[in-house]
Amino acid sequence: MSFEGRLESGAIAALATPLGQSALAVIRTSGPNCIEMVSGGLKKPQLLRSAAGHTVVHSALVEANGDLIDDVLLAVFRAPRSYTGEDSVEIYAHGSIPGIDRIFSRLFQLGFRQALGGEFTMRAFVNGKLDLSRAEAIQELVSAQSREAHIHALHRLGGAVERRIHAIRDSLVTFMASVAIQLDYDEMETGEVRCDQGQLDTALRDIAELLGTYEKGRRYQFGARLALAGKTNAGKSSLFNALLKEERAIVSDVHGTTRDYLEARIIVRGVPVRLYDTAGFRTATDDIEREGIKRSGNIVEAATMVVYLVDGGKGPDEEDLQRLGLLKKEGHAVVVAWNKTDLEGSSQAPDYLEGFKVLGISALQYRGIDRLFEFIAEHINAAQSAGDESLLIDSQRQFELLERAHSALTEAKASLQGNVALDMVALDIQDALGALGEITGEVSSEEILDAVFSGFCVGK
Ligand SMILES: Nc1nc2c(ncn2[C@@H]2O[C@H](COP(=O)(O)OP(=O)(O)OP(=O)(O)O)[C@@H](O)[C@H]2O)c(=O)[nH]1
Ligand SMILES: [Mg+2]
Repeated sequence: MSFEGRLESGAIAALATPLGQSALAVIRTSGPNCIEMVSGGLKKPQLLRSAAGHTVVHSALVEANGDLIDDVLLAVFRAPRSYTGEDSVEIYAHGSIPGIDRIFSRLFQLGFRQALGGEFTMRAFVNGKLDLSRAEAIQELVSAQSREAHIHALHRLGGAVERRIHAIRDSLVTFMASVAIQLDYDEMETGEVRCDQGQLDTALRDIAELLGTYEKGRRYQFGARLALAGKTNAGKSSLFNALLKEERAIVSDVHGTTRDYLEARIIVRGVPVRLYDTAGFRTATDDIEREGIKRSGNIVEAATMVVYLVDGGKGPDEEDLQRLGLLKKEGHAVVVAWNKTDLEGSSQAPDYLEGFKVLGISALQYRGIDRLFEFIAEHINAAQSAGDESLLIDSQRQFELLERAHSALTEAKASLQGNVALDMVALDIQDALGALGEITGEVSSEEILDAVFSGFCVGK
């Protein structure tokens, strides 16, 4: 849905809770005339009309002919003290699907229209209740997949990104002022450029620091991908089951048991992880297996980390070493699991293989699994303590804007050192300031807002 609809005024309504059978359903309404409009559907309209903001009213919601629709509670918010900054009423109804249907029909009769995705938050932004980074944090908060993602999103919702961006912008504005003075000065007499670069360096460092948090932020939000790889019969499916503590994958001594990859979700120290069991590497015997091996290759390719299983009873062969060498060359994070250490003839696991750490395990007897798990946890960067309130960004939009600001400032710095005309430096700084302004929404266009709010679901 495009931005245009979202910018229309008028009274809007949307279900804020999931549609389904539940104890309560919350319907959010907002608009300049919203309180009067909802009152029109109540048995005792005067109650709502005269209610003060931040109070709750109890009434029957009725059809135009007086028939009862539901017995509801109504929370009243008067402008500007509401989420959207407009008059707003939240209706707490019984969570019945036909009941919710009837309430919406009635609200539409009363002049409301269905809100578009993100429309409430969009109005909050337009009315100055929150900046764009906080608006994004709302979406990040409700879609958080782990405790850490939730904590970090809350931190951003509290304005952490906004404050950091403002601090960077302040350094730049100070620097810009010194450039402007120098520009005036240069008109009178030419000479060497003299601007204090300290502020510029601080801004560059702070932006680089924020950029560096993106990958971690993303990982907390969307999770890491952990792929189990190795030759057929190495014990991938057995390890998959051991990590899940459940007999999910079929295990057998037939080579090529797993023909397609399997996926499951686990949480590793607060980070949601998608765990993949893959089809073992070997020369495929038919088209289906060939396709399975190909898909598994793609999974390994995209993984945050690979656990490469070696059958410790046999030790690694030439093919294993080749595959590990390739993973190394491509820069993958890999840990080698030397499996089947319970077997009598199992050879001793070396410390390293092709430069990768080797850990001895027995998937069958659940030995060494906890140590492997710890190793994985450290590597997918989950070592961070749960209560850490440091700022992480996880919006791609913010990341790209920070990159733009960083490269503009890098240009500016190079120009300063190369004694390029100061007005070029000023242009680069303006560009960086523009990018930073887009993060908070101080500089915005319909296109920007559309990109931010189109990702929201209805009711937010
Ligand atoms: N002794 C012993 N046997 C194991 C261990 N792990 C797996 N196995 C056995 O090795 C055989 C192959 O195990 P799977 O887990 O199916 O191996 P896979 O790597 O998934 O094999 P494919 O799906 O064919 O690629 C089975 O008979 C398992 O019981 C282990 O730690 N010790
Ligand atoms: Mg298998």
